[in-house]
Amino acid sequence: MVTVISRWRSIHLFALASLLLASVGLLAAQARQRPAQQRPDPPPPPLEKLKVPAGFKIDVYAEGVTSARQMAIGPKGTLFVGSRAGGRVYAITDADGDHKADSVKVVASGLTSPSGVAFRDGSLYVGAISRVLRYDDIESKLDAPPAAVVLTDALPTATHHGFKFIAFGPDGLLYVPVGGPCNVCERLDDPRFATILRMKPDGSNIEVFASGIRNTVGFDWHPTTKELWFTDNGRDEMGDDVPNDELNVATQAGQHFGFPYCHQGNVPDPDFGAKRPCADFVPPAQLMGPHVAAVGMTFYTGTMFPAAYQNTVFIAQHGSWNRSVPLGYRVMAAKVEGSKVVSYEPFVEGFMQGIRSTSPRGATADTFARPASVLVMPDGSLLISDDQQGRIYRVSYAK
Ligand SMILES: [Ca+2]
Ligand SMILES: [Ca+2]
Repeated sequence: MVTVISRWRSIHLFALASLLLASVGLLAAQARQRPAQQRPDPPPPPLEKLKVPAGFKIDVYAEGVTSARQMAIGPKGTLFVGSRAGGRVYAITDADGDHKADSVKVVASGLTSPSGVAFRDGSLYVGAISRVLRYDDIESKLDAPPAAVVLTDALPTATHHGFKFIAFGPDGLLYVPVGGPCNVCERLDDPRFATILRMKPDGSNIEVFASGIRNTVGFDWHPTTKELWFTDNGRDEMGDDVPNDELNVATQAGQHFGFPYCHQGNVPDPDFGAKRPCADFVPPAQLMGPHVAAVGMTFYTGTMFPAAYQNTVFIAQHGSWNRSVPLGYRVMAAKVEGSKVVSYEPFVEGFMQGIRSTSPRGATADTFARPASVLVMPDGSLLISDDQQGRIYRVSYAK
């Protein structure tokens, strides 16, 4: 009797296991057959959860912009968007002027993390890790984009902190950063690491403009002082609260901002701090919070927002990973007077809904968007790129 029961049990178990295996095989086959482009769109974002100051409104401007990072605008109103994953540069148009995109086109593909974009004299410039590329007369050729002119392909190839944000300065030079290829390291072998470089628009005369910068992926020039302001991401693995990400001001060429020796102006690095004191370096203009991942930034130069926002710095914060309580995932507003910050407050909050999971190295936030960069549109609205779900948000103001 015992034998019969156990035999029946074995048969049942065998049948059950076969059924499971068959199901798994079927699911795998279905997954293989399903083309990637037929994946369902992400659900619409819960815009009602976003907090903006009184009088402001936030909407979705564009979708389907996978891994959207830096944005640049052409004189005909085309929005160009670089991306970190997927290798593409996008061109977005709003032909009917209702402040929602009508068309999202791919104008370059197959590039290595073309996250940085700038526009100048009819040409689109793209920063893709070790290369800077130029696409001439592109705004009239969106359906048949020209081949890239390679301005340089000799920047460091390290992808760790190699993702670019690029912009033209008031001096007409193109500014291109190269992050430190590490959490913290001293790379005396190549003085281009942990710097902001600048070059002529044809890619020649590459020189170091500022050094001691761990990883900047956001900068802009003050509209009246013409000084360069830039974000810098602080190092990890020193705990929840140290060091802060920095907002810095370069008042002249050749300044050193501390990395890897000194963080946030007053915290010597545990490994490299004994080599050079904090007093040797330019301290930040503003501490922005630990691990917030301050990335793209812009001065506000439009006329749509109230006058108090003139020359305010908007800063996209991608959000923490190396912190037990997530921080960031927002757009901040820093009001400045001369080279000083006089206030630093949230401008758009609510992309983070809570905590998804935790590990010994930090909590993963539950988010529906991660701000990557910001851009002032010609009408004075502010665009925010989201590289999590590939959207562009638009913040507008009405009295
Ligand atoms: Ca439209
Ligand atoms: Ca610094």
